[in-house]
Amino acid sequence: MPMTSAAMSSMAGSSTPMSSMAASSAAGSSAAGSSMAGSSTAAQPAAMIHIDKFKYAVPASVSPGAKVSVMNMDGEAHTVTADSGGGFDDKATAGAVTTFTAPSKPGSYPFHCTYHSNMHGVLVVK
Ligand SMILES: [Cu+2]
Repeated sequence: MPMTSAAMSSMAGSSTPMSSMAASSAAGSSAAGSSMAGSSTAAQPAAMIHIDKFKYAVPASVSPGAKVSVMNMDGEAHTVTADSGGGFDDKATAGAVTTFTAPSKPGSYPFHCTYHSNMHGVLVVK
C-alpha cells in the first residue's frame, strides 16, 4: 500500500512539472524561431532597393536574411544579381516590386544588373 500511494503521488507530482516543461519548451522554441524571423523583417520595413533611370538606390544596410524589396521604376527589366557569393539574383520586373532574401552572413555584397553592365550597387548586410 505505501508503494501504491508513493507511486501515485510521484506520478501526480511528476506529471505537473513535465507537462509544464513540455509546454514552456515548445512555446519557447517556437517563439524564438518566429521572433527572430519576425524581428529581422519588422526591424527593416524599408529594406527596399529602388531602380530608377538605370541606377540603384540601395538602403544603407539590411538585416541578415531580411526580405529585400526591389522596386523597378523603369520601363525596362533589370536584375539585382550578386557579383559572387551573395547568392541572390532578383529579376526586377519593369514597373513592379519583387523581393529577394538578403544573405544571412553580414558583409558587403556587390551586385550588378545582368542586362546593363554599367549598373552596379553594393548591398550591405549587418
Ligand atoms: Cu538593368
